[in-house]
Amino acid sequence: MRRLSSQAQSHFLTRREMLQVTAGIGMTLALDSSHGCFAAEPSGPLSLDLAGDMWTMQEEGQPQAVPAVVPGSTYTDLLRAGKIPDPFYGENNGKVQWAAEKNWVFDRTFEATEELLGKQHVELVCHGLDTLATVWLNGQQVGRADNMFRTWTFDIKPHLRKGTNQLRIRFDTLAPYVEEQRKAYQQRFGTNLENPRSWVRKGPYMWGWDWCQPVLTQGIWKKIEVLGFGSRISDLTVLQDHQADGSVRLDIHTAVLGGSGGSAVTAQVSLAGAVVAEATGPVADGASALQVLVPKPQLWWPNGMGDQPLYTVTVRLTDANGQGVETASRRIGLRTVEVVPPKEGVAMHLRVNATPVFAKGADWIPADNLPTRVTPEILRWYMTRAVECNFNFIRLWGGGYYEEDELFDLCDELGIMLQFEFKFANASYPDRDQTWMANLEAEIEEQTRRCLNHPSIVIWSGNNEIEYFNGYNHIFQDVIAGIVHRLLPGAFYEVGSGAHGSGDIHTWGVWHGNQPAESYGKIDGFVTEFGMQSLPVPMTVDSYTDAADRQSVDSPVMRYHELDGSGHGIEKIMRFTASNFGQAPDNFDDTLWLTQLNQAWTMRYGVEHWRRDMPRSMAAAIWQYNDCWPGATWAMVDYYRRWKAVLYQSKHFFAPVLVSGVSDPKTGRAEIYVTSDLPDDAPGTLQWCVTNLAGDALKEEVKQIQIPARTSRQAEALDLADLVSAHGAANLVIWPEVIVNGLRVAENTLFFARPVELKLRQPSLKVRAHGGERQYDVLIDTDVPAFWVWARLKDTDATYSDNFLCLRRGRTAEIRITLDQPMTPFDFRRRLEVRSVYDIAPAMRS
Ligand code: BMA
Repeated sequence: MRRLSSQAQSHFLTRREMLQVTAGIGMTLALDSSHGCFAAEPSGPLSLDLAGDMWTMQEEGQPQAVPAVVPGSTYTDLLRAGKIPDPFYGENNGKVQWAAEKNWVFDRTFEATEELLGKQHVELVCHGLDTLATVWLNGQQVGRADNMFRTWTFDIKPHLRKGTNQLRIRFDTLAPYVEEQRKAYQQRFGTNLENPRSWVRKGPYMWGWDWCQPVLTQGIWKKIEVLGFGSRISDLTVLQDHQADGSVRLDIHTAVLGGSGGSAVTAQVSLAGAVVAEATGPVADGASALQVLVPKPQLWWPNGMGDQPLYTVTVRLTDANGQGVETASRRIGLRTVEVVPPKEGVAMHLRVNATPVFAKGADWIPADNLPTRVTPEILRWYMTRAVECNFNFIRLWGGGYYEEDELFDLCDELGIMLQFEFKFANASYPDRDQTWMANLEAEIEEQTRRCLNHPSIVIWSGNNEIEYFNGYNHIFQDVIAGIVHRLLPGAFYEVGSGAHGSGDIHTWGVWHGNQPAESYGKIDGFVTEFGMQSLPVPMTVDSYTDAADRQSVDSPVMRYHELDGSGHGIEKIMRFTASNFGQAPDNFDDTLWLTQLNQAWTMRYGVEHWRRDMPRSMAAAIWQYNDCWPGATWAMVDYYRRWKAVLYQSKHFFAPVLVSGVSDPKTGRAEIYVTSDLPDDAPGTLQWCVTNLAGDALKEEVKQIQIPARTSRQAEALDLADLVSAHGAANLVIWPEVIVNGLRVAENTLFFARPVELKLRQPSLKVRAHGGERQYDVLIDTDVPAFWVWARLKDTDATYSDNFLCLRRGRTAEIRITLDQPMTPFDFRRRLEVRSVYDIAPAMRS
């Protein structure tokens, strides 16, 4: 396919430029991946990319237009034009809702060359129209769209003319359409579906959720191009079948659009550039089906279990004269995945390459209320940090939008297993409306075809938390399941997540049920949702508040950025924080930090329980990983990608080896468990020390242990009744650690009490800093036990290798701080602050 950038019509691209730009062009269906590349073939398809800033946008019927950038949306263009305030600041969101109540028109022109007009087929391919759109070319209506999640292809050849062409796309406000649909359905079937999300195929969270305000975007939110071709590749899927002898058979299906008499396809499978298999065959009835065998496959493994070798399957379409028309490619990972249903004593669990794996990670929501602002770099940041924090699993929650190919590619590369959830959440749907159902089927078909080659996708899930309604089974058990099983035989599909009859568990007894963290101890299974809210870091709160709003965490603006369904989420955060860490300090910023310690404590309690509980529990995914705007939510990292305490702690509670325990202050008994997700058995040393809060070592032991692979074992049972009666349960700390091959692979703290009951001594933290420019190493020592010690640079964004550490005398904590901009050692010391829970939790001071 050759591509013409509409930005610079007159400038014909050099071959190198063309290859660069072709890397990303879309086919109408599946092949739209940064790794789905197309090589230029002289007689191949011609693409004219219409993205960029050649567009204008105006409210329908209003004279004034503003510049528009595609991909984008009404809100991104109005913001750029200064027509609306930042919806993320203060209570501005309420001031921008008017935009969603209007119809908006996007216009631009483009030049059509003789060559384009000479093509047998000329289509306008819109990879993402949000949502209710009507399209005109040169004043002629060429089509309509009503699903944000589908690619819309319109035949424009009849209306195309040489030279300048006028393209117009109008996006309608949703409410009239929703009302019309709702009424018609009620009249026909007597069922009244009032929820607008039931009617419009658009990201459910855009109507607002219990962690964000509504932002109902409209616009061209994905690439848009004019495609001229005689024939072209419209789809490429590769199914793998693992043979008993270890080889893997690949079934390579290529779909071809347009005239293909005498055409053929050659498929090549390569790894790191080396071809491992090849086949050629004819195209018949618009398709080619080839089979190849990979004799010695290199298997794809989740993070922590092995590598992620990715093979490239490249197909080349040639015409009857053997001339190359187009080349397309996909990256695949060779692996088997099985989801084993729960049975006595063993939870539902994943088996990758026949090896059980404990799924650890979090739930992903859209990374912005304005999706087109989420760049591949931002996705790479999140997924790379996830691996850094020992995640091997992320659930793509059903209330967002289908993520970009880049996210799936990243998870393939990084070994992050994905639960792919179709975009239905907490609503009922009009299954008896045939038009609506046909729209749904096309969406599911397209999204499944687009994503089915990604080795990272291990679970397909129909929806999020939808309770039973008439039509539920039809939609989620019949239609969606049917499409997934037809396109990907053998894949694991569950009807829904966390509700009606699904395998995975959402446990909300703590936050929504006001139970203490300890109640997680009574739950086991494949847990894909549990959470605790906290407030963001001070710099983030500063970004959406005035000083007056920061007099109290309960100020109207602070409340506006907290949306728990209870309507009093801030009180709830403070009540939970008080129950574990005592009354919050008067200082605003310190209160923010204390709520984060509470979130970290609560999440750690749950994760450690479920990991110790393996195999009765085989997953712990925290609600939620990220935020789509700045506010008080369950997120582990905030909208500006500033880490909260829980994300630092996840590095440790998700580490391949975990040492943790349970304790009973009444009996003085403490059990220490070693949990390993390591692929192999390992000999190690368990050493523990019991100190009081003055740091005096009261008892300690070192013992050799065996650490079986992928197992959780009680490694030690301590009877500390004597120390408890001598020193008091709340005055004791157990410091267990595990050494493997001379390396400390795990360490932890275990108390006989909640943090609030600890009566801490004031630690005198000795801080040394080495380094310069953009990197400093901070070494921290203490004289008495210091808990949840963290370093930060005031009013400066930086990356911290770790934070919120528990420290005891004789052990030095080391935190590497990497800066975005160089800083002098003087400035570094001036901005550096190292504190512990003692500084922010007055109730914990002795
Ligand atoms: C579950 C999730 C989300 C919600 C979260 C917190 O329901 O599926 O819908 O944000 O709980 O309430």
